[in-house]
This record gives sequence, structure tokens and C-alpha cells, in this order.
Amino acid sequence: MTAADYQEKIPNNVGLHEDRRLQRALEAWQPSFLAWWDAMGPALPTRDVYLRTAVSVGREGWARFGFVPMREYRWGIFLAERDPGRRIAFGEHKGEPAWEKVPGEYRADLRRLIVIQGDTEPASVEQQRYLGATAPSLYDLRNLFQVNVEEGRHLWAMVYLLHAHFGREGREEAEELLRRSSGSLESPRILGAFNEQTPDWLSFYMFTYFTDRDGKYQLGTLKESAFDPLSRTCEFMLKEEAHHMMVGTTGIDRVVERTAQVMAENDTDDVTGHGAIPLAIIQKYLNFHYSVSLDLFGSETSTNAARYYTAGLKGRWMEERRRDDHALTSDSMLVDAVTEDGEIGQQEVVALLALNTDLRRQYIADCASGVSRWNRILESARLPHRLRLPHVAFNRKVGAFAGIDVTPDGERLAPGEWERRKGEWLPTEVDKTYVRSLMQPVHERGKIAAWIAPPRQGINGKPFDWDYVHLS
Ligand code: BYC
Ligand code: FE
Ligand code: FE
Repeated sequence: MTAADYQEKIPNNVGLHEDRRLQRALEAWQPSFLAWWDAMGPALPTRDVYLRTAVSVGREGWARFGFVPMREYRWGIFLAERDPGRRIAFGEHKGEPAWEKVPGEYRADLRRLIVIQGDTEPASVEQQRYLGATAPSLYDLRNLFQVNVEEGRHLWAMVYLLHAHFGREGREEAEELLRRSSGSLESPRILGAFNEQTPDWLSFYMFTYFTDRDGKYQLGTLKESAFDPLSRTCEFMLKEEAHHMMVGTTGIDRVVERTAQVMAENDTDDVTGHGAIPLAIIQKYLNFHYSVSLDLFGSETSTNAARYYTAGLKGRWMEERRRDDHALTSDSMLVDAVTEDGEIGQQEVVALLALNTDLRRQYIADCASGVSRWNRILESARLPHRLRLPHVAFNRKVGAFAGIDVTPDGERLAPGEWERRKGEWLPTEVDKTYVRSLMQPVHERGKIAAWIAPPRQGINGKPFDWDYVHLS
């Protein structure tokens, strides 16, 4: 049951051929998707790319690798295997069988969650559209395209749920997902970070490290959903997400490694003369991507999140490993807050209201592991410099800290000071221009740009020195 039927127009393991109406609806959406891909997807012309394609959902061999023209990528619909005995793990329906259909009373909330999730997927492809033209190597170019096609598949995953379970409204939402676009003034993408630019490869690695990681945590909570098709979809998406994390983590590793090498060899912090990226600029990019990604978790206290949880729509990270009543009506939690006299502090609230904070904290701990990793690279180069995560209140636009200005250390700034000093902490036009000046394409097999170290490993057992992408 798990292998996809590749004879079909839309590869799937959901028995699409058994539901003619749904199949026709998705087949009608497919040309819109391709038109969007042509207009908003990767701009660099290629003949074919060495890509992973999901073909099954089993533990082993769920994907196969091969050269494919990107436009012919088989974006398919895959749900993790169904557990017929699955029960709801939290909220007021705890212990009841998971739902195969959307309960009427939760239709609007579920639709909203699926639309928000679906909106981010094509947004990231749009943000990364022009990066191919400046790839530091064919290996990196291939990874960019792998991320792009999989985010395209994640869009398919959400569109499938909308078409299969939300009727006409779902079909309209599916059209809207292709109509909004990243950074547009008239119809922007829904969440802030997805309207920012990803103009260079340092931004791309930061995005895949910090913003795709929000995806990991949000998908992890939707995987707990009582709505079983959503749960199974997210479970499978998480498999692909691991590669996106790898691209970000090792991408930043390699930038830091190269910078550290130039610093150590030349005994200087100013690596610009050697075509590397100064640590100070890396830190500013980190500050930016981390803080806009923190915003993606919503407000510290949220009645939306409480409602989703009580209804069983969205759980917690690792819900089943938590040792509490999974209802959270009597527990309390300390959340970040700004006190009445304007100090950064904490406030005690009912745990149910603190779910965004709970998830954000899990995410922050995970982000910190990357920073330790990059600091180990600096350490082995015998450099005293260290990278760090800025304070949780730094540069926030959503939630308790949206109204205050603080330094990366969390110190309050006097009015006007933020405007004057933000260039110390966030990338300035000068920084961005410098980074962009380094973004010269290296599209030759086995070669790599001077601002980044080569990867330790290639893809799927292939060496770094391999023709991962055939340009046209
Ligand atoms: N920008 O009650 P609150 C991924 C809105 S990434 C703009 O705290 P809630 C991926 C909010 O909508 C994962 N607006 O919000 C990564 C609400 O509006 P209304 C994406 C924002 O609902 C890389 C109001 O402010 N998936 O997969 O508790 C590449 C009050 O907020 C923002 C999901 O997000 C923002 N940043 O939490 C590709 C999962 N934040 O109701 C893909 C689904 C909040 O007043 N989404 N607002 O009109 C959710 O679970 C929740 O909606 C949120 C927000 C966590 C996003
Ligand atoms: Fe995704
Ligand atoms: Fe992703």
C-alpha cells in the first residue's frame, strides 16, 4: 500500500484513483502549480538535477535518487502509514479514536492551520528563486534545488488536505496559495519571515537553519493532531525536513570554517581582503534570522493556541513523552513578559495559554546546539571568538517584546537609540553589499567559492567533485 503509483499523473499513496472527483480537482490545480513554478520557482535554467524523489513511505527506501528535469519532478502526495488504532493524545477528546474526517465544529480552525502551513512552503521557493545564479558550487546548487522541489511537494501535501477535506472553500484556498506571493505589497505571504528576502547564500543557510527549523517544530506539533490525515502528512514531511536542516547546519559550519581558517592563517579579524565573510557579519545575519524566526511562534500567550490544543488540533512537541494530564487546565507556566514598569521579566499564566512559549523554548534549545557546533569550529582553529544567540527580546515584531527595543544582551534602549545603533547588530546595507559582492557563481564541477569550505561529504555517497547539476 505504501509504494506510489508512478503511472498516475499525481504520484500518491492515498488511493487517488478511487476518488475521481478529488483526482480531477487536483489535476485541475496541477497546471496552476506548474505555471506558478515556472514564474516563481528556480530562475536558473537547467537541463536536469540529481534529485531525491519520495516514492514510498516505508522505513527504508522511501526515496530514490536520479537526474530529473526539475519541471518534471514527481511532486506526489504521501501520508505516513495509518495506524488504525490511533487515539487522540491530548485535549478534551483525549483517548477517543483519531478522526479520519474533519468535525464540523473545527473546520474553520483546521483550515486556518493548514492554510498557514501551506502558505510558507511556496513562499520559501519564491524567496530562493534567484539564488541559483550565484551558487558557490554544484553541490550547493543541487541542495538548493532539492529544498525547492520538496517545499513544492509540501505545498502539494497541504493542497491535498484542502481539496480532500474542505470542499469548495478548500479549493479556493488552494488557488489563493498560488496567488499570494512573498514580499508582495498587495497580497503578501501570511507570516512575517516569509516576506523577507533571501538574497545571498549566507541568508539561505541561515534561513534553512533557523526558519526551516520553525517548520520542524510546527510540523512536530501538527503531527500530534487528532485529524489523522494531517498528522500522517506532517509525519512524512518531517522526513524531508531533515535534509533542509542539514543544508543549513553544515552550510553555516562551512562558512565559519573558511572564515576561521583565513583568520588563523593571517592573524586578523578582517578577512574581507581574502574574500571571506567576517565573523561580525555572520553574527549579524544570525541575529536577524533567529529573531524573525522567533516571531513565527506567535505571542507568548495565545488563546488561539489554547483553543487548538483543547480541541485536539495541534499538540505539543513530543506530546506523548510529556508527563502531565495532557489537558493543561490546572497547570501554570512562567512566560516572558514586559512588566508594568517596563522591565523584561516573567509572568505566570495557565499552561494552556503558554503553548507558543513552550514550543518556542524547545526551538531555542535546539538553535543553541548549532551555535555550540560553530563555536567548536572556532575553538579548533584556536580563535577566542564565539558566536551566540541574541536575547529572546531582541528585534521582535510579534508578542510581548514587539513594543520594546533591546540590545542582543537584552538591555533596554532609550528612545531613538535603536535607530542609531541597530547597524551594530543587524546587517547594514554595507554588510549586505559586501556579502553580495562575494556571490559569484561557481558552476564548475569540483570547484568552490573562496568564502566557504567544501562539504565533508557529497550527496547519496557521491563525491563533492561530481556533476550534480547539468546546466542548460
Ligand atoms: N507574522 O495568537 P497569536 C515552515 C498573527 S514554517 C505575521 O500569538 P497563534 C517552513 C496570528 O496569525 C512553519 N502574523 O497566534 C519553513 C494571529 O492573527 P489573528 C509554518 C503573525 O495563532 C521554511 C495574531 O498574529 N507553520 O513550515 O497562536 C521553509 C495573534 O497571534 C505572526 C505554522 O506556522 C507572524 N510571524 O500562533 C518552508 C503552523 N505570528 O488570528 C516552510 C500553523 C502570529 O489575530 N500556524 N501572527 O488574525 C500556527 O500554528 C499559528 O497560527 C502560529 C501563530 C504559530 C503561526
Ligand atoms: Fe516545508
Ligand atoms: Fe523545509
